[in-house]
Amino acid sequence: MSQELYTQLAQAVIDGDEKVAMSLTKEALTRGLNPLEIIKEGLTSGMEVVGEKFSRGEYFLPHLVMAGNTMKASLTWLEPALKTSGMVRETLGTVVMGTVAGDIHEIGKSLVGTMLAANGFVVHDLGVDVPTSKFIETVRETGANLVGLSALLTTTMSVQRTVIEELTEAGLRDQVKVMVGGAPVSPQWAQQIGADGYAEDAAGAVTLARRLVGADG
Ligand code: B1M
Repeated sequence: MSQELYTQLAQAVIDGDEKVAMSLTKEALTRGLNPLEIIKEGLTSGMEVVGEKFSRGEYFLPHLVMAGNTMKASLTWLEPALKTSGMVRETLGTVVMGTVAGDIHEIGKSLVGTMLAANGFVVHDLGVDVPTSKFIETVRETGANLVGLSALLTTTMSVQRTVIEELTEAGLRDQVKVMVGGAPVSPQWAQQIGADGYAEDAAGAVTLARRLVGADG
């Protein structure tokens, strides 16, 4: 039953149909389905198809925009549920996060931020296309102990390395743990650029962040 709903939700993302996606999302929540599962099995799997169609030249930029808007619209319904799903009430750490310079992909980064906030982290989300200097400045201002860098393009992944280098130059590298993520990013890449960890998705980002701040003992 729920699989059928997820398939319809994925299709609404593929079609860029906000209205249908929002109504299916509301239905899924009413049925008591897990918000993270709705995101993974419905919305994200639709996005994967959109990405594949774009790669094959069947979809163009407007399709990406419509799919993005559709997913964002559904997430406005899911985020309150995600926010109350966290079990942790004490503050585990302060995270400065954003999508690196030159990259405007927003959805995955925001999802990671929401999940971290729901799980006990104070999150300073700097948005997208964030200048490297802004990460440095905000770490200094907030005394953050974590930095989260999202990159969705092979052409912007290298900016994650630049941010790490500039944190070192600013004398802040020892104060923070750096986590990286995004579709083209891998554990190998994280290691290569001297990041402290990589997470594949928003739930994985919470596990990683907890480990990096020593919350799990
Ligand atoms: Co673009 N885009 N896009 N896009 N887009 C991709 C990434 C692409 C893979 C599509 C494809 O070709 N198959 C491709 C990149 C190819 C490459 O570099 N290898 C691509 C391209 C080429 C482009 C443009 C260059 C297109 C153009 O202009 N010709 C352009 C670039 C603009 C720019 O940034 N300068 C562009 C633009 C856009 C839109 C703006 C139109 C739109 C985004 C809308 C928005 O964000 N408001 C868009 C979209 C929607 C996509 C796809 C289809 C979906 C991305 C998405 O939101 N996924 C994407 C294809 C794909 O990924 N399958 C594609 C859903 C989201 C929940 O997942 O973002 O992966 P994701 O985040 C996940 C994980 O990656 C992880 O957790 C998240 C939650 O599970 N994660 C982290 C992410 N950040 C993390 C940080 C962490 C930890 C985990 O720690 C800090």
